[in-house]
Amino acid sequence: MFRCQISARGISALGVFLLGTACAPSQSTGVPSSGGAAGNSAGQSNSGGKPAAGTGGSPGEAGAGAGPLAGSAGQTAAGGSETYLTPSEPPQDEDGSSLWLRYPKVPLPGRLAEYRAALNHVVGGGDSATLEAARAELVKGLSGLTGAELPVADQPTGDGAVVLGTPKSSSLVQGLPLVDQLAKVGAEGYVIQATSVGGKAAIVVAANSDVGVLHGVFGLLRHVASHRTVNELMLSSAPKIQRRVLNHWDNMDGTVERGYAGKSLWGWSSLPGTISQRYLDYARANASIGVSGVVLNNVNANAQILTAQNLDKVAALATAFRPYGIAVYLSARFSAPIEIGGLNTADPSSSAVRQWWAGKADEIYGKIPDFGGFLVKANSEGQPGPQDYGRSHADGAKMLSDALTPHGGVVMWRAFVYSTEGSDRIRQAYDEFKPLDGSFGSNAIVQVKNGPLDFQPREPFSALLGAMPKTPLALELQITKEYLGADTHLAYLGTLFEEVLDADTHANGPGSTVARVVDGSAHGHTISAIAGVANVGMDADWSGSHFNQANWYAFGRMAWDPDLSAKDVADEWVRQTFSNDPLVLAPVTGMMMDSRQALVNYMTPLGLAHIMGTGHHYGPAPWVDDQSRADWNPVYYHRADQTGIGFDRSTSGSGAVEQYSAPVRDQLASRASVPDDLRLFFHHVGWDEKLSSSGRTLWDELVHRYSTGVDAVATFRNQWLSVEGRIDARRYREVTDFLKIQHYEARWWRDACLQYFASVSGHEIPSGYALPAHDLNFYKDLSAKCPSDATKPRCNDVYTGEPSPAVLP
Ligand code: GCW
Repeated sequence: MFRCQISARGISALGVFLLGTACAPSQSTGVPSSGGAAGNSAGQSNSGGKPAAGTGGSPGEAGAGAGPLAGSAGQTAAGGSETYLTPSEPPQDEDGSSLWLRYPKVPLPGRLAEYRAALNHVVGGGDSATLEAARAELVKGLSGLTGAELPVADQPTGDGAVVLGTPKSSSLVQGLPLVDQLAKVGAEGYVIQATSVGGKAAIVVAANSDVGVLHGVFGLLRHVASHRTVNELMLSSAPKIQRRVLNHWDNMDGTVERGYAGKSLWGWSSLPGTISQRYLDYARANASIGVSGVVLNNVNANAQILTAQNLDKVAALATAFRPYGIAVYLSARFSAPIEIGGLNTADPSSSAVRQWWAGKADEIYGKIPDFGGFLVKANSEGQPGPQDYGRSHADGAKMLSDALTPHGGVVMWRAFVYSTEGSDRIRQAYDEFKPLDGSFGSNAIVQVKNGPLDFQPREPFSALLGAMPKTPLALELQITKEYLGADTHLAYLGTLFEEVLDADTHANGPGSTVARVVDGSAHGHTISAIAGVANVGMDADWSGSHFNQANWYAFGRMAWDPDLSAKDVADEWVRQTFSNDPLVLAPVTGMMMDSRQALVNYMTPLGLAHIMGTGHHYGPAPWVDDQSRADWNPVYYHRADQTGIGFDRSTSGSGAVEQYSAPVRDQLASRASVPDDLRLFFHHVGWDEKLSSSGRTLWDELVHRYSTGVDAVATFRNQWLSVEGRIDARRYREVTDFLKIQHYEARWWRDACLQYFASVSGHEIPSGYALPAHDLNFYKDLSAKCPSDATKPRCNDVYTGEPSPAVLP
C-alpha cells in the first residue's frame, strides 16, 4: 500500500493505490522525528522493505548501537545537551567541487570529543593501491571532521585506532571474530565494528576484499559526517545489484549529449599521458556511493573509441579508476567492423564479423584485464544494428556475448527501440524484445529504461520489466535531467527512482517489484545490473547545479541498495553536502522530497507526457504537430481535442495495458482504478468528466495541478530563505538564483500549456486561478528563441517581474 502526496504545497490529498507509481511507501515518508534518530534509519543488509527509522547506522546499513542525533532545533546530538548554534558569520564560500566529501569540522563539542577519543589514528591494512586510497580518504576525512591530523601506524598505539583491512591483508583483522559477519557481506560489502584490538578500544573496518574496505571507509565517513555516535558501533552493508554503472553520453569531441554540466570529463587528447586529479576525484566520489562501473562514451557511439590508439587512452582511465573498484565499459557501435575493421559487413552471422569482435575483445582485455563489457544501442534512432542484416536484437547481442564471455565481460543491450510503424510507440520495445527472451547469450543483459516512453517526469514502469524471466534485465535511469529542467530546476530524483524500484510488476506473483527484477532475485538470475545516465561534466560543481549532485548521489546509493528510501538518501546527502543543523536539514530535505511532484505538476500533470519543445526538450510546446515522424510530435502524446485529452491505451484503445501482468493491467485499464498521476497516460478523458479523487472536472483539475506546481516553487524559495547564514553565502546565492529561474519557468510551462489546452477545449481558466500572463502566440513564438543554448538552457523572455501566485490568494 502506498500513501500518495498529490499536492506539493503541504495541502495533501491522500489516496491509496495498488501501484507505486506516484507514491512513496508510507513507512518511509515524513521528516525525522525530533530528538532522536533523525535520518538515522538502518537498512537490513539484504532484506526487502524500507529500513525502519532509528535503529542504527546510515540508511542501507545493518546497524546497532548508533545512538540518537540532533533531530530538530534545540534537540540533542548525543543524548546530552548539544545544539547546533547559528554561525556568527556564514561558513566559508564553497563552489561545490568537493561534492558530499567535504569533511568540515564537527561543530558539537561533545560529539567532537567523542570522535577524538574514538577515532584518533589509522592502523595499517596492507599496501595495495586500493588500501592506500582507503587510508588516504580516512585520514583526510577524519582529520577534517575532527580538526586534528590523524597519524597512520602499524599497530594501535592506544585507544582510538581505526583498524582497516581484510583477513588476508591484516593480521589484526584476521585475529578478530568477524568470520560470520564477513560471510554475509560478499566481495564488495563491509563490516564496521567498535571492538577491542590488543586490549585497546578500536573501530575496525573489515571486508573480504580491498574494495570492500574502501566502501567501508566511506560508510564510516558518511556516519561520522552525519554526526552519529560511534559508541558501540556495529554496521554492515553489501550491494544487492552487482554492476552499478554510470552511462556517460560523452562524445569524443568533448561534447555531452543531454549534458548540462559543461564539457566531458575525459581529455581524450591529453590521455593516456595525463591523469588529472579530476579523474581521481570522480573515482573517489563514485566509490563513496558504491558505483562500480563507468561506460565512458555515448550510446550513439563512435567506432573510433575501439581503435588501438584510443584503447590505450581507455586503459589509462581504467588504471586510474581500478583502485576505486570501478571498471570501465564502452559503448560499441554495431558497424565498427566496417568502420574500423575493414570488413564490408557487420552481419552477426558472418564468421569474419564474429572473429573481428572476438579479436577486439582479446585486444581490449590484453590492455584492460578487468574491462566490464559493451553497452549497445542498436537499430534505435538511426543507429546501425543486426536488423540491417535481417537478424534480431538477440542475434546481435549473442555475437558480442560470445566475444566477451571468455573474459568475463557482459554485453548490455538496450531495449530503447521504436519505429515509425505501429500504433503506439510505448508498445514497441515489449513487442520486439519479449519474443526473444532467453536468446541473448549467456553474458547478456537487456537494459530497459524505467518507463516505456523516454525518461519523462512521470511514466509508469516499463512493461518489459518482469516480462523477460529468462533474461537478466538492467534498469536504466536518467540522472541528467533531460526532461526535468536540465541544470536549473530543483528536481530530486530519489523519489522517481524509488517509485520505479518499488513498483510491483506482479510478474512472478505479488512482490515482484522492479527492484527484485533488477537485482535478479525475482527470476533467479546470477548477473544483475543497473545503469544511470550520468549528469557530470567539467563545471566546478560537477553537475550543473548544487542540487543536481543529489541525483548522482541518490543513483549510487539506491543502486547499491534499491530498498533505501528516497527520504533517507536525501537526508544523508544534505547532512554531508550542506549541514547537519536541523534548521537546514528539515527545510532542504522537505524541498527535495516535494520537488519532483511539483515539477510533474507544472510540466506534465495527470499522466501527460512528451509535450516539450522539439530537439532541446526544455520548455513547453504541446502544440507541435509538424515533425516528420508522428511519434515525435507532442500532439501524438496528449491527443487533446474538443472532447477531451489523453492517450487511450486501454483494451479499447492501443491495448498497451495488456503488456502488464494481470493485477497491474486491470488497475491501469480501468478508469475507476487508474491512479490520477497516470490517468491521461492510459485514458482519453472528457474535459468535463469529474475525478472522484477531488470532485473537480478534468479541466479544473488540470488547471489546479499546473497552478499548485508553480506555487510549490514559490514555497521552495521561501524555505530556502530560511537557511541563509547557516550555509556558505556562495552556494546559498547560487541556489537562490536557480530557484528564481525555476519559478519563472514553471509559470512559463503552466501558462503556455493552459493557453494551448484552453484553445483546444474551448474552456476558460476557472475563478480562483491566475490568468496566463500572455496569449498563446507569445508562447509559440518563444520556441524560436528559447533556449538559445541547449547545454545551459534558459529563456530570458519569461524572466520579467516576480511570478505572482497561480492559485489566487
Ligand atoms: O531520450 C532520448 C534522448 C537522446 C538519447 C536517446 C537514447 C542518446 O533524447 O539524446 O540518445 O534517448 O536513450 O538513446
